[in-house]
Amino acid sequence: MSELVIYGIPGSPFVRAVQIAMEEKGAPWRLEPLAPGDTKGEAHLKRHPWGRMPAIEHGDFSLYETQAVIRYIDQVFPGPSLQPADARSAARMNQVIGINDWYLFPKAVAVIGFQRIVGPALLGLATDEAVVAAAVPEAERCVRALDGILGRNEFLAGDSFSLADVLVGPQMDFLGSTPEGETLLGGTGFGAWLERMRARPSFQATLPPPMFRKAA
Ligand SMILES: N[C@@H](CCC(=O)N[C@@H](CS)C(=O)NCC(=O)O)C(=O)O
Repeated sequence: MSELVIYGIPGSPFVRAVQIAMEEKGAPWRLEPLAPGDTKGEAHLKRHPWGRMPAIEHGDFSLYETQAVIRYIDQVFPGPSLQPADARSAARMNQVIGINDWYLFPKAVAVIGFQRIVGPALLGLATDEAVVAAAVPEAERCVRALDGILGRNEFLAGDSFSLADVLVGPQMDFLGSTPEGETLLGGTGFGAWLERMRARPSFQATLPPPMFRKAA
């Protein structure tokens, strides 16, 4: 099976989710690193019409949208299945993927992570404290909802590691690198889940660059 090529900025949580899925499968992958300006450049817009990341190539097959990519990875590569067979656990996994894509990333992680980490570290921008403060209630709602779904289980979809953990893990790792995220996660049982995710070899093998792991 040919190597999967991932286009993206190292440290981006969606890019890392694809790297983690590949590591969990034990399958070969390569990151083609993009610089911040590259995502809206002509070459990348051919891979991804919205100029976002990641985009992947697998032989002659190209794909973007992270949940489609990680579902594809789970289907085509051997190794442990990352999707529960049981209907209710699978529904829970899909619910978490929806929460990630509609609320957690756009309303919380993208806002707080940009203001605290990406803007200062990558673009030389000052943090807008009012924007951070306005996003905190939504971040809190996301953490509480996901904590409720996790309950006393080890993983988000129940008793096995799934695509829900693959997708939300890097988002929460990134959010947890900001003071607001650290406080929110520390106040719930979800903080212990993040520590379990951070200890997995797939997370260790895909650590973001140091500047993505420390807020300004
Ligand atoms: N729905 C997309 C979202 C991807 C996304 O927004 N990625 C962020 C990085 S984590 C991005 O491309 N940001 C760069 C930009 O908006 O220019 C997916 O699931 O892949």
